[in-house]
Amino acid sequence: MPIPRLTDAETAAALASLSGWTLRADGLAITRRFKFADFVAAFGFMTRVALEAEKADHHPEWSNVYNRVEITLTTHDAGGLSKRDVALAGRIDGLMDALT
Ligand code: H2B
Repeated sequence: MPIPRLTDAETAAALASLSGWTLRADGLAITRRFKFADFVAAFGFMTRVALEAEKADHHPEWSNVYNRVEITLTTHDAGGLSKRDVALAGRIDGLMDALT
């Protein structure tokens, strides 16, 4: 079943409800950068995010360099942003809040 893409208004509301996420230049994804004390902390966070992503059956595009993690969320089945990205971003924010 196709997943609807967010409207511009829904995207703006979603960004306002999240912490630190920005819209990618093409408007089809949101990204957030995270910094940790060291690699173990960064990878521990990624492990938590991976478990959330698997539970939601919605998976991030991401990269890790030592203590930094950059996460991009987009919905492949929608060809852009959907409520699934907003939901996962919110859970990632919650994980980050719990660690700080
Ligand atoms: N993750 C993301 N980011 N977008 C998707 O469209 C997507 C996904 N689809 N994870 C899911 C898996 C789909 O391929 C499976 C079959 O449910």
